[in-house]
Amino acid sequence: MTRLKRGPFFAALVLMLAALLLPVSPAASQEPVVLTVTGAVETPNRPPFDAFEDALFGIYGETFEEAYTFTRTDLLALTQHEATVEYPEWPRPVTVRGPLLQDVLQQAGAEGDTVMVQAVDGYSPEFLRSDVNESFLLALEMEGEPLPHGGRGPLWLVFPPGSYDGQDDTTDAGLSWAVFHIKVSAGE
Ligand SMILES: Nc1nc2c(c(=O)[nH]1)N[C@H]1C(S)=C(S)[C@@H](COP(=O)(O)O)O[C@H]1N2
Ligand SMILES: [Mo]
Repeated sequence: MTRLKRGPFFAALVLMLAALLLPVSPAASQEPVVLTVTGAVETPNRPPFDAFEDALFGIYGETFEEAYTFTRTDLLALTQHEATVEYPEWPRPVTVRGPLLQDVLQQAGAEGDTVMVQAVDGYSPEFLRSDVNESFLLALEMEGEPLPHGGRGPLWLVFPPGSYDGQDDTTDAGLSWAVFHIKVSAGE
């Protein structure tokens, strides 16, 4: 039997290949949740409301049994869409990028007919699920920059004027910024 002699070069090569196979971001699972979909959620991926851990939900009286969470990476894994939107009171048109609200709802297994999009300051406009079309973006970026906390981040619900019947399209009312929570409910 001939025995293969493998020298230090081979060992170095094996190490380099192994390093390439390691995940780029070993702490991906350490990323914080940026969005939680609660309520009529078919495929929950976290336990029910906990009064201690879910402090901000508690402040708004938003308790839940079923919920599905997204990290930024989870949201970026959905198909990203871009739109340039302007409202009369804005200083300029803005180009935003992120997943569609309807794709986020689908990923969460959201079943309800109403969709409430709640921000950290408590602002919580409600939409009919049937009004949520492909012009509703859950923006992660504006002009190519991630939306910051303290600004309109981490998530900004953006849709252009005239997106659904009855929208008051003279203002950007309903374009919830600093979103952390989406609640889907059956019925009104
Ligand atoms: N988080 C959050 N988003 C919000 C609001 C708000 O108070 N909080 N106001 C809404 C309304 S009514 C309008 S007209 C626009 C612009 O309000 P702003 O000037 O307070 O941003 O943002 C919308 N999105
Ligand atoms: Mo407003």
